Amino acid sequence: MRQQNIHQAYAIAKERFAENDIDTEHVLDKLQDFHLSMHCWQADDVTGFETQAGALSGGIQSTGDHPGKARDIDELRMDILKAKSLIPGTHRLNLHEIYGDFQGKVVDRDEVDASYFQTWIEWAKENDTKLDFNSTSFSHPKSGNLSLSNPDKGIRDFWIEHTKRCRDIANAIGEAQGDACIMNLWVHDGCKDASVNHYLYRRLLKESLDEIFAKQQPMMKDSIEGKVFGIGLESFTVGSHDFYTAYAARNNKILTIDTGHYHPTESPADKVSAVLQFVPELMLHVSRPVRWDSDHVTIMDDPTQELFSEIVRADALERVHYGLDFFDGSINRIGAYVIGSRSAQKCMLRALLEPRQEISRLEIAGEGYKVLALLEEQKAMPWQAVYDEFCLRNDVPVGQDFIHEIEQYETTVISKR
Ligand code: RNT
Ligand code: ZN
Repeated sequence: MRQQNIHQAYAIAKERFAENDIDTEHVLDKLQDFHLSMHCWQADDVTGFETQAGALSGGIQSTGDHPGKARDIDELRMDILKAKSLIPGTHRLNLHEIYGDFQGKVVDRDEVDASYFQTWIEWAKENDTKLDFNSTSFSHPKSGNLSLSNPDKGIRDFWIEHTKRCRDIANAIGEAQGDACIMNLWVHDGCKDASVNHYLYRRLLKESLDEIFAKQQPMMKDSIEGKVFGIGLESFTVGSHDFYTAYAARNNKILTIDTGHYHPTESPADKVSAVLQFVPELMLHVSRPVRWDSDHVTIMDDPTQELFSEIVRADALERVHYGLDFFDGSINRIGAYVIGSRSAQKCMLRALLEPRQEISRLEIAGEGYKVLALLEEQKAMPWQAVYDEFCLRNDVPVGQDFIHEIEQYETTVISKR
C-alpha cells in the first residue's frame, strides 16, 4: 500500500515537473550518477588506527561522547556499510592516512606506504566502492602549530615526506580501482596570537607544496583545502582560501571548498562560478558551520542548497567531487552519516529539478519578477516525491524509515561495544 502511494505521488510529481519541461526520469538518472565521497572519520570521531595514536589536534575537535564509536577497522567498516545501506546510490569512501591497516605496528607518518592500505583496496573492491585519500598532518607529536610551513627544516621535511608518500598511496589506490583517487591536502598551520612572519610561512608552504607535487602521479589527483581558522589557531591561517585559490589556479590543482571554512556571512556557493573560471575542478567538503565549529552534520539549509544549485547552474556537474566532512560525537554516528548524505543528495536533486533554462531565458530577457516568481515556486514543488521514488528504486528506506533501522543497529551492535 505504502509503496503504491509513493509511486502514485511520484507519477503526479512527474507530471507537475513536466509542465516546466523537467523530465524527472532524466533527473533520476543524473542523481544515480551522483556519487558522494563519504568521509571515514565520522564513524570514530577522527581517531584513526595508529598504534601510537595520540589525541585529536590540529585545530579540529569532535565533541560529545555518544556510546559505541567504532574502535577498530572492522567496526568502522561495518558501520560504514550500515550507513551506506541506508543511503540511495553508490558512493565513494574518503580515507585519511591514519586509517591505515597498521595491524598493531608502529608506523610513523614518514614511513607509511601502500601496503598498509591493501586490505582497504580489497574491501573497497568487494563492496563496490571507490576510494579517495587524505594526508594527515594533525594528531602527531610533530604537528605543533606549523607543519609544511614550519621554519624548522627537520619538521618541514618530515611532513613533506609524509605527504609525498600519501600521494604514492593515492596513486596506488587509483591504479587498483582503475579510477583516479583524489587526495586532499589540508594542513592546520596557523598562529594562536599576533604574529609577524606571515609572508615567511606562506612562502614555506608554497615551496613545500611545489616539492610535494613535483612527481607526476597519473592515477591520483591533488585537491588543496584552505580554512578561515582552527581552534587554538584563531589569529592567522597559513593556508587561507586566497592562498590555495591562487595556488590551484596557477598549478592546475583541484580546489577544495569546505562549507564550514569561511566567515559567517561569506557564501561558499558564490565561489563556484568564480573559481571554476580558473581552476580545473572542485572538491567539496560538505559540512555545516555553527558558531566556532565547522563540522556539524550537513542538513538541507539555504547555504547547502545554494551550493548545489550553483554547481548545476554552472553546468559543472562533471567538474565537482562531492566529499562530506562533518564529525559529531554527540549523536548516533550512523545517523549522522545518513542524515548528512541524504541531505546533500536532496539538495542536488532540488538543484537538478530547477527549470533553469526557462529561468535563465527570462533573466536575460529582463523579466525580473518572473525569475523571482519561478525561483519561489520551486521551493514548494513536490521534489520529495521524486526523492522517495529514488529511495524505493534503490531499495533503501523511504523517508524517516531509516530511523528504525539505525535503532535496531544501535541495540544489536553499537550498544554492545
Ligand atoms: C579541517 C578540514 C579537514 C578535516 C579532515 C579531517 O578543518 O576540514 O578537511 O576536517 O581532513
Ligand atoms: Zn574539510
